Amino acid sequence: MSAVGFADLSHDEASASVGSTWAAARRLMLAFLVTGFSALMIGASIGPLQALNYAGIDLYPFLEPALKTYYQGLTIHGVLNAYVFTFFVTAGLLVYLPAREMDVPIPLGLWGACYGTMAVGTLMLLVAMFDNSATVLWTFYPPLKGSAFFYVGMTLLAFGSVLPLPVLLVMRRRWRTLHPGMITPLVTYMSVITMLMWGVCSLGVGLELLVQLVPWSLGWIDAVNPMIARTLFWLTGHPIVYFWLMPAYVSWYGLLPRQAGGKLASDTMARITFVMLFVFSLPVGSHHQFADPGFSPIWRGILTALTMSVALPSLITAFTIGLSLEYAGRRRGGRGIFGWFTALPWGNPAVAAQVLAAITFIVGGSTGLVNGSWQLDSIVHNTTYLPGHFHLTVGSVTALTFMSLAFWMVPHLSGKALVSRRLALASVWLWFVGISLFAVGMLWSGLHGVPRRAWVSSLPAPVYDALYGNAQLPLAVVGLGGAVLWLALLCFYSLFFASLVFGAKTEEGREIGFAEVLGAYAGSAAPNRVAGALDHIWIMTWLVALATVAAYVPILWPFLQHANLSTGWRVW
Ligand code: HAS
Ligand code: CU
Repeated sequence: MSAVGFADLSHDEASASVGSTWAAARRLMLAFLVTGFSALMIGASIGPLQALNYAGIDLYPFLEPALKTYYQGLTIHGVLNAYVFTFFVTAGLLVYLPAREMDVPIPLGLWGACYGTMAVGTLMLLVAMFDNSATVLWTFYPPLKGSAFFYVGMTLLAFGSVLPLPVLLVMRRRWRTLHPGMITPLVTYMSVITMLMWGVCSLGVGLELLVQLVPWSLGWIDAVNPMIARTLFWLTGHPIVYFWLMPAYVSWYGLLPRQAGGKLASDTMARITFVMLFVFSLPVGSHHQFADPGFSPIWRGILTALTMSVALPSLITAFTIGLSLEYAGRRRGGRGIFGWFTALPWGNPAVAAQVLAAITFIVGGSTGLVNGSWQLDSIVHNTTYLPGHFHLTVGSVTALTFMSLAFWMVPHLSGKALVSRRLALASVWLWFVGISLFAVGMLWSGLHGVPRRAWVSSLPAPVYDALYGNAQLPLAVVGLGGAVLWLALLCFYSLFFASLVFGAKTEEGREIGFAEVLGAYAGSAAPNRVAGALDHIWIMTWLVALATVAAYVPILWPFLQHANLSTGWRVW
């Protein structure tokens, strides 16, 4: 499949082929969406087992031989949810939305190769994880050593996830030749910056995989340096959290204001937010290593300061999206301090999902600031506080926003209506309640010192009670949250698959409602000089690359001096 050069065709031929190209694009987008959500279905349904584990209920012995240990389940859960689900939806979304916004054809061959590479990688990962040959958790830190299938699969998945970048750049170039002198439209701009950030930062884990883990697992080298591996992992591992957040922000800035009945408060602030996320997220990855050896107190202080700066764009987002929602609510007749909030279209599941996601992010983001300060992190590091934090971010902001995308994308892409709006709303509210209970329980028990990633339910009852008796209530809340999340999954997936198979034919939702901008710039593709300056994406990319090298050479240099090599361990 390759994109058609529309200009070379007669009018009738051109419109027929434009139609068929868009039809092919919709099919491929649907494949990205369904594959991503299928991964989440498997990954997330294991989650409640982990919640019940913390509540002292061990279901793993009943699941043999499918799952042998808590750690195998946790690996599948993390890899499928954090990588496979997010990568597939994002690799689809950040190509499809810009293509529709710019109205340019998608290079389908390259986009299809992106899907294919990620699919092969995912299959390899599934084999390695389900045959229990790579129970190395989502961080796959050496010296834990999994089978080569896992690392090769991970390499393919990661490589494929970067391919939307060239696809986007080709489309943007085409648009620019058709619209000389104009500034990149907003949704495309946000998508390009997200993919540039991902393209640059994925070099960290790319190096770790290609130079260390793949050759090691294939037996070409005997040992690797775990500190270098961890540092390269987190070079990518912090920005990856923005690779989960920014696609959600694309929807919040680019679609939600209109879905809520209003307009976006500021195009410029949206662009500034994305640029700040791009610039600040790369040099701070080692804040995940506050507890690792080899970081001087000065570095820990610098990392703390840098981490606070990476929260700024989200604070800007809180105000810009908050204002946009308030405008929408007041336009719909909301009065008083909170009237605008209740006046939002809560009956629309796509809106409800995103607003509830934003509410959870108030706590999710604040707990990030706790982690980001070195002194406070030493209290919560490696406790359940951490999964508490990230279930209010990736498990809520990203998951709920992607669910909101599914609600309009399923009819849009398949031409089949949702079978039940109520079921959609039920899945959203249940997810919100379940993830909030789960996360609050995890944060709370983390403050009691309960460790993360621990198969606590396998301990004899007296030992469990002696160790965690003081955290009984929060741990019970964790278990309850997990049970509610199971119900949410049941509602969501019945709706998702039933709509795809049995949904009534509909032409509704064929158009994508991109948000208009409030104020002077409305309807213009060239908002102002700031936006013009920010359109110089390559200068920015070079600056980010330089800042990353400046941050990481001093961190990696001492590790390179000491050959602390480790052969592999298999502890499962
Ligand atoms: Fe994080 C660990 C710091 C954001 C995910 N993070 C993790 C891990 C994951 C993760 C998965 O500095 C664990 C990794 C592992 O396995 O070890 N994180 C931060 C900081 C932020 C942050 C400073 N994290 C995220 C996001 C994630 C995510 C986003 C996923 C999507 N995180 C850390 C640190 C660690 C860490 C350390 C390592 C700790 C350790 O000990 O290992 C910031 O970006 C957060 C800024 C966000 C805000 C909130 C803004 C609020 C908004 C909502 C507005 C509401 C509206 C609704 C509009 C300041 C935008 C209006 C309605 C009304 C009613 C008002
Ligand atoms: Cu981080």
